[in-house]
Amino acid sequence: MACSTEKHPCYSADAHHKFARMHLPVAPKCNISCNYCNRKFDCMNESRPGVTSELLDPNEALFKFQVVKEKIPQLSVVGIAGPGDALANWKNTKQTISLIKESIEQQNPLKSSCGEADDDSEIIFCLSTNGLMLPLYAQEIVDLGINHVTITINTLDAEIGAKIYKHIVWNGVVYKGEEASKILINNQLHGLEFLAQQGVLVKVNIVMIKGVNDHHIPEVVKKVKQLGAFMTNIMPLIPAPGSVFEDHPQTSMKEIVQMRKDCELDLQQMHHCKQCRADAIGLLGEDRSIEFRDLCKKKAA
Ligand code: CLF
Ligand code: SF4
Repeated sequence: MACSTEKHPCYSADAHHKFARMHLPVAPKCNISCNYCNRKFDCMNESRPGVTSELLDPNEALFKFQVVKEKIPQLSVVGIAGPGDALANWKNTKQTISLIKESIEQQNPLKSSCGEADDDSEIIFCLSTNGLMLPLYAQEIVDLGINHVTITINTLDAEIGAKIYKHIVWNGVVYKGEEASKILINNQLHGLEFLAQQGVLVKVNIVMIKGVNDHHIPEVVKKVKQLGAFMTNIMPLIPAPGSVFEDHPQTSMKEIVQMRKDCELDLQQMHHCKQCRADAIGLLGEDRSIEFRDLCKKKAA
């Protein structure tokens, strides 16, 4: 089924002033270790991926969705973006989306909830992943009607990957160095191709790390385009305190803008990413997550 991105604030520059997204932090675990990540660090004022101030189970997530949908009528997207990896917590991710779809269908029995937002009451489902588990779950993603998926693909080269990823856990085994990167890259690229062939709109996020993968990004963009990516989102490294890249020089916005311009000749670029928290709520430019924090605790009290 065709799917419109007109109401998705990340996929459409026009939509980002009008439509809101909410992230439901139901995915605490991760199955890889990126050298720029430290999910232990949580600062209320901080806005970057991997950060959340609460974790929810699927029932709590459903409750939060219902409250937010009531208060923010322009909510068009429900996304699972951590604070770990959506697919490393697939049971939670799947159950959360299924519960929300059921609740929408109960309220609007005549409307489908295929993941499209073709009127005000419908919701687009979106998830963000490192891509390691795509060979296992890509078909289920399609079957569940999730038609917007973001995969973070920082490199095609295992040697570069060994500088970005400390380890991965694949089929219960820990892999390190180039061996780990080879598996990760292979799963990302095959997963991307499969999803795109099934009509899923795949956005590829690329973290631009000075002196590590910056020279290689145009090659990544060309490859993901060839495999069917809808757009790429080249983002600056935000070195998390306590991470391996803590003291690594931050990529400037000037460098990011130039790289996006260069890559735009090959593939559509996202220019308005806010590098959201895993519990972000609202329009991309005005995070309202504090307003809706601890709703479930307040309900139980
Ligand atoms: Fe969330 Fe990501 Fe979906 Fe958007 S965010 S899962 S695609 S609904 Fe958007 Fe936030 Fe940038 Fe992500 S501004 S970090 S690109
Ligand atoms: Fe952190 Fe995301 Fe990397 Fe996992 S995939 S280590 S949560 S940045």
